[in-house]
Amino acid sequence: MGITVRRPGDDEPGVEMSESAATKPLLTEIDHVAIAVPDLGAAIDYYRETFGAVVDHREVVESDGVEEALLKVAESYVQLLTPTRPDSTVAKWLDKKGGPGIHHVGYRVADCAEALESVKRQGFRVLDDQPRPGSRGTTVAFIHPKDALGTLIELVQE
Ligand code: V0V
Ligand code: CO
Repeated sequence: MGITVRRPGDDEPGVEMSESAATKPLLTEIDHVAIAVPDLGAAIDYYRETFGAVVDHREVVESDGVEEALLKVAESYVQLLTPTRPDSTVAKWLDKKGGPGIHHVGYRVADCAEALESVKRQGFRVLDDQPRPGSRGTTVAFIHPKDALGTLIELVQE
């Protein structure tokens, strides 16, 4: 028996549902787009002056060596990110790139452990073997950019 994939607009009920990611979307919303910057204050000023965006939350995440400012856009965030120490992966990224830019995309998932297991089961490299604390009380796990179309992906459970 093959797997039945329901397409948008299909009226017929899915005859067979599998547990694969193909029939059960794991990503529910975009949680944040992270932009790495060398100067957090200047980046906040830019978003405020240009778009009227205001800071919703600020936090230092010591484990990642970053300080963030979250700007709310509808139900998602822009995460302005700056390194707090020279050995931070974000400091290395900024050095290599030579300036600010999109560092990663955070996708909301209902269950981070389940989503992470699904990614691992499919053989893709992950950077967190287990879900761990993110900012603002979230639970997160990162997927390696080399196994994710060149984009560092963060799975975020609120
Ligand atoms: C590195 N590469 C990237 C990348 N960083 N590609 C796309 N997006 C990125 N952000 C590429 C890089 O160009 C190399 O490709 C290759 O991956 C290996 O990179 P590397 O320079 O040797 O750097 P690594 O391996 O030391 O570190 C890269 C990884 C690291 C992705 C492994 O950044 C990591 O573990 N990230 C997860 C944690 C994190 O990003 N924390 C900060 C945000 P070529 O040149 O070899 O082709 S914390 C956060 O967002 C929180 C807490 C939150 O939202 O709640
Ligand atoms: Co993030």
